[in-house]
Amino acid sequence: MFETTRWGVLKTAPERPIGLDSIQDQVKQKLLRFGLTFNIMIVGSSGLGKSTMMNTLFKSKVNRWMASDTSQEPIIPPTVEIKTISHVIEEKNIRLKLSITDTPGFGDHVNNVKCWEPIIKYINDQYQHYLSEERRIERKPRIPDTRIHCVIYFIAPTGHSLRAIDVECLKRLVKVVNVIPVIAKADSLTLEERQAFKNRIRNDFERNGISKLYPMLHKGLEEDEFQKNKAIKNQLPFAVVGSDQFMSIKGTPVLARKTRWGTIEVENPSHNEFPQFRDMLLRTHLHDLIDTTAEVYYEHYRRNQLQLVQDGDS
Ligand SMILES: Nc1nc2c(ncn2[C@@H]2O[C@H](COP(=O)(O)OP(=O)(O)OP(=O)(O)O)[C@@H](O)[C@H]2O)c(=O)[nH]1
Ligand SMILES: [Mg+2]
Repeated sequence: MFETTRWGVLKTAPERPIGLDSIQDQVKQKLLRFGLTFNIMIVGSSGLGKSTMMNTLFKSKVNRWMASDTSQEPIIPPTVEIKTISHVIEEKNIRLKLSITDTPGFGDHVNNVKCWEPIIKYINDQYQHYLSEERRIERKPRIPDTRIHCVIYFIAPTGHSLRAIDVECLKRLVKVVNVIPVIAKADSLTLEERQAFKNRIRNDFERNGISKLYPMLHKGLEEDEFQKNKAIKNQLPFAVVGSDQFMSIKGTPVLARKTRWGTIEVENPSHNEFPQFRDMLLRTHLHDLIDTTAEVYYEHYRRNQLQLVQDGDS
């Protein structure tokens, strides 16, 4: 495009680019230098396969070369305390430090009142830790990030509706963190049951005001992002199957579960929705989950804390 001025004919953008595309390279350089930190937490009732899912996520990404020696696999004991395991994944020179925090299942006790409290406390403690670091006079150039970027919430495959304990827990979690719900042990449902259960759960979310599940549909999104997120929302909760055992399928070791009716391959999209779920979590929405944590949930926490301090001073 040309523009005639007092000084002659001037070329205007985009013919005279200023090289904005180099920003992409700069961002990549920064990623190469510092790497990314991504923290996931797995929450839900006891015995739904949370610890297995932690191993599934790691094994499907980290140590595939462990191949099919499954005979030595120990049986996973019930989780009794909040515990974090980290691995560094390296792909095309970009380092991702993936941490997964496993939590004890709740709902075992006669009295389940406030069973979500240790989980909410853990999430807030990480925000507090970050805030304290940020407020130091001598700050670290890069504050170690232990903030939880996403909670994977496990729902029992009852086929009925959302349990009261899940409603109570989810209502509180969505106020402080990104939450992605999944239906656990989806191999126990037929395809029709799975779809009917999903519809029922989505109705339960709506009826109970649990609308802030991830991904959010807000006005700041581009049209195509909005449509993609809408499609994901319509697929929630992902119906997943977990396994930390490799089995040989046509000579290739794959994560799978053997049932009486055959072998369910964890990473086969026609067998369950783990592949779509993992794709969203670790590929298409990873950065957005990190940004949303910083810009929405941590920001909310930070503001409240600083307000409390200010109110205390006045
Ligand atoms: N059918 C089926 N069983 C599963 C699946 N995932 C895990 N399991 C089994 O469920 C049992 C409990 O698994 P865990 O991973 O220990 O469950 P958890 O939720 O961590 O249990 P707690 O720590 O006690 O809350 C184990 O026998 C697993 O092999 C699944 O997707 N389908
Ligand atoms: Mg466990």
